[in-house]
Amino acid sequence: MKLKRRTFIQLAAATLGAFGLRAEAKPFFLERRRPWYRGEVTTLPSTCDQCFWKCSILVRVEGGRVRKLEGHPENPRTRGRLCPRGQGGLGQLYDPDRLKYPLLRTGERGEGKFKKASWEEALDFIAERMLALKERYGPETIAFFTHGGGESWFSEYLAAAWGSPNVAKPAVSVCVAPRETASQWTFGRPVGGHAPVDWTNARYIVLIGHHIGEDTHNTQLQDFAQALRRGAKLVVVDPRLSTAAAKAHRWLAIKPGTDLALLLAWIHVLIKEDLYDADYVARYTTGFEALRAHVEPFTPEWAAEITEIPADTIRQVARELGAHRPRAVLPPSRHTVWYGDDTQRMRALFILNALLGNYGREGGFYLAKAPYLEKYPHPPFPLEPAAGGCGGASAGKEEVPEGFRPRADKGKFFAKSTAIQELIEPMLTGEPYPIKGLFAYGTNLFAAIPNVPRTKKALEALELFVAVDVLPQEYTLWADVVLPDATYLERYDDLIAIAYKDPLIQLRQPAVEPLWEARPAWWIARELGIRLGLSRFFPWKDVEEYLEARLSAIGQSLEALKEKGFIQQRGRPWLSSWERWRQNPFKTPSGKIELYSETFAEAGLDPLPRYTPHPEPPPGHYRLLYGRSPVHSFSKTQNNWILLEMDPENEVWIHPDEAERLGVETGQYVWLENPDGVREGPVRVWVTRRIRRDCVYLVHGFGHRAPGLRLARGRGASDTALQTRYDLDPISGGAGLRNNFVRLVPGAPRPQHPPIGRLARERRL
Ligand code: MGD
Ligand code: SF4
Repeated sequence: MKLKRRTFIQLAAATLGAFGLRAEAKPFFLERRRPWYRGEVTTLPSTCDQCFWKCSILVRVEGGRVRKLEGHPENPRTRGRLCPRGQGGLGQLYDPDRLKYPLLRTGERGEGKFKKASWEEALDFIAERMLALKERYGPETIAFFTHGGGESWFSEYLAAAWGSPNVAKPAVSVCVAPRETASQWTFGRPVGGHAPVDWTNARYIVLIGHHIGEDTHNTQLQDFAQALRRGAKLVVVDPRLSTAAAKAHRWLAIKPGTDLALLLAWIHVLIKEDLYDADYVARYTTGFEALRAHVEPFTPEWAAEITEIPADTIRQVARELGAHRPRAVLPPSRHTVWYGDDTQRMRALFILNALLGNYGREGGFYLAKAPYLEKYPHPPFPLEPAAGGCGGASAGKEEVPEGFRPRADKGKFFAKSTAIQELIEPMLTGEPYPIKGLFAYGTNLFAAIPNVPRTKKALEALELFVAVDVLPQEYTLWADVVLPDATYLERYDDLIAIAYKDPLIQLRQPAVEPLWEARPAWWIARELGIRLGLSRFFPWKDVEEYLEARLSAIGQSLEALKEKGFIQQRGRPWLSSWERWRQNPFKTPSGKIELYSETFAEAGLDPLPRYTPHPEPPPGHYRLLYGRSPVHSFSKTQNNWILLEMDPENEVWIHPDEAERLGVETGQYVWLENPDGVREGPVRVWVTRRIRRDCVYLVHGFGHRAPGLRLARGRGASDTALQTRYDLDPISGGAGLRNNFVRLVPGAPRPQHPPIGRLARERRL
């Protein structure tokens, strides 16, 4: 039976047992068993890289092998617990399918024919090609696509030293771009990696398409569970009865694509019935009167027609929000690229929070602070490093090449050079100038970027394509050079800065030597930099010297950090503490929370959010919705035997009325086909009342096709393959993915996979 049907995550009661085991508390079954080790166990702290949440871990090593991963009990964001993916990290480290040596392509792109090469040979080849391309087209002809723990050595170091502004991350324009842009232009602050919601003190929580419990982030899930335990009311707005919706007091099964209408109606009721926090609004916001006039027509009756949620329910939830303020909160989700008007939807969400007076207040949003850190004192780079968020990479010191300028000056809004899906176009067309080289680090191009056929064509047109990965994922078959990265348990990365209530600096350090001929990202970047004539930017001889220099600049030492694993500094989470210091947290042009945005108006954008309808599914088709599994991260964990055993394939969810009409049943395999003729699968059907009739649902990350992924290949369907279209958000550059539609085609064969239990046993330590 699959995980989701097993109440694996018992939010209210069992974060201890199901979600993670406390490091110091041994369950009885472990107490009674023979010890799993014979030799001496050494323990060292490090940081998980199974997802971007960056939990602090304790790595138990015995006999030169990592035996166990546990949550660091003293780290306030980990609290001795890990999620299943964190505990299953060994499955990546000891995966026999890992990339083992540098490879040089000998066949056609995509054919998968390579020869083994030495590191010298591979790095010399890359450097020679990069320098030749620079000579012909300039440094900007090389793009860098990056994600994951080691990415900063390329995105923020090598690319900046080399001088290319074309650094893009799927985690921006195929994920957080709308949320971050909206937050910046409403509050003048980023949301950042750890969504600063004060869950535990909230009394009324409204989740909009935010599937906590399936999209699993350790601290967030622990805090959310605690909020529910303390009696917080939960409303979930989702076309699907998600795990969170199953715990909710109200599930609002909204018509997909209409959330902005619902948000506008809630704003309408709060204002119309004087339920908003008038003092907070007067003191901290601008543009209230314009907002009041704007939302006048957006009554619950108007929204009910659009959203298919009854007007009375809309009104009732708005009243409950008002009654619980400021401890009523609508947390922003992370993956916010839905329909192409996503910055405006997120603006509406933030405006609603501001009306509740919860920003900078307990039970609402805390003001996250990044830790104080110094950069390594290298000579100034020709370009500013790429921004972690969106819209910043092009605001460099040198002129950004024409055509990649942001829409407004200085990276204000969307810069093409930061939107990964937009950077595919110049590879194909040469416009506004050619991109002839691509360096992809930890970015699964065929799972992360919509319109895979276009990506494949673009890769075919490149003169140099380098892939740095740990697995032979399908996109690596297109590369000229494939480089095997060390995993996070085998390498140092740069210092990890975490904005939190009290900010943290964390260390990732190697627990064991890299297996086979894998090499750590910092080493690859430095060796390549030296070959590219950039030695002056890499004066450190190894990463320990680099880290020591950064730490000593803030009065800390690498030795101490290696012992403890993290450093905690003091934050300033509440508005009251900022006021005590006579400081203003709102870095907007007006210095206030901008309900109405003058900047948007000047740029010809809607200064207040406006609802526009989205395309309906063509006859016989369903809107394709997608989400996460609690034991998988994107497309990177499906070959991990520990995690795959728990969740071996994705299923297509469909409503029973539609299943009956189509004559399909639970357990049967079907193809999914989109209007562009792309066919995916076979994928298992799950007939369930937990989804509306007008949409179907898939977990993202499955549907691997690479022959080298012996466990993952051929399991389930890829949502990305079916997303041949996207709607560009003109403000953030986000790629809205949810205007894609599919039909179910019965008659697909049941795939024959080797029994997963046997495969798992073969791989056990
Ligand atoms: P993954 O798909 O997990 O993440 O997109 P990606 O950043 O591409 O692929 C990560 C790659 O890194 C894999 O190839 C894996 O083998 C490799 N890898 C794992 N560990 C290491 C390592 O230590 N070193 C190196 N060098 N490589 C490593 C994620 C992106 O996708 C994001 S953040 C979001 S939110 C979007 N989600 C999403 C979606 O839900 N649906 C669709 N259709 N598209 C999406 N695209 C976005
Ligand atoms: Fe690792 Fe899970 Fe924490 Fe992500 S949430 S860093 S996968 S333990």
